[in-house]
Amino acid sequence: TNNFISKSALFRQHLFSPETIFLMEAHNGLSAKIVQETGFDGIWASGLSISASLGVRDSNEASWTQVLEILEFMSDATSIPILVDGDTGYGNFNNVRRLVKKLCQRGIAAVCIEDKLFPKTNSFIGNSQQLADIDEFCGRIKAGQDSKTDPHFSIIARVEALIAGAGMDEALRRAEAYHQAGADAILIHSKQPTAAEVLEFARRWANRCPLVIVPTKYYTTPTEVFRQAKISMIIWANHNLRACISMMRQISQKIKKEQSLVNAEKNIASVDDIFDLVNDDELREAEKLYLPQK
Ligand code: SPV
Ligand code: MG
Repeated sequence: TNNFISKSALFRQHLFSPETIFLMEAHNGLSAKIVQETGFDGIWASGLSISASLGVRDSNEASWTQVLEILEFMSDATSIPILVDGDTGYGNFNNVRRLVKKLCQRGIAAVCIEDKLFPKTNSFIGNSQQLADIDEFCGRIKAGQDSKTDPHFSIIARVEALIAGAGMDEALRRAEAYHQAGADAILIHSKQPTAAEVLEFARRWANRCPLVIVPTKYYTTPTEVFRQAKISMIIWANHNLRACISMMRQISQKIKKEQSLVNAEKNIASVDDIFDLVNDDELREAEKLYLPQK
């Protein structure tokens, strides 16, 4: 009856459009709202950022249902698509089935799962990244696809071969297997300070399906280079969390030192800004409608 398009369908439009799309990290309802009001096309629900914001490590210390609770707040707070960092899928194919089902129920547009083992290790930590068996990981992808209750929900397979030092041929071999297993897109991850290996991968991949990248370590590469390489999505993966850390430290230190709020006040959001962000006006209107009026 109207031209309503679901978040998951919109995400697929973005994924398969010839344009390069940007996803910005969020880690709770508030940061998700800020990403949306800034005008981003979608949200990256970062595992690293959600874990850190809970004060724990990016090693599956927060349970998957604890993460799911956060995702529900993020989804309720926004109308743009959310791509969830599903880590390794929290176990084997069976855990992925249940994860996908619950993400569909929460209005999540897509999930990304990486070809490593539970409990995962962040890709930028150390050099002992254990890759999953290819066939076993393909089973996780297939099981995820078979269990989605939203037909537009997308599953992105994240290739960690370059992170693990397994080489370009292995990365391509894995990406091809995951593509054949039904992945909607490939996230090729790299921790190099330049984009060389990601660009070589993109060249050899030759658009078999959309590519997603996370240029956290090769951040100096101009975005135009990624556009020309026909990268479908770029994830700015942890920058809202890092901004929070810097600002919270600054303001805590200032208030601690000065024992006064005078100089802090001008550098931070107003209390009214908080009310606006959570749409307090709507509650005032609803009260007129539903509370007994004197
Ligand atoms: C995340 O944001 O949690 C990611 C990206 O998975 S990275 O930390 O680069 O592995
Ligand atoms: Mg992660």
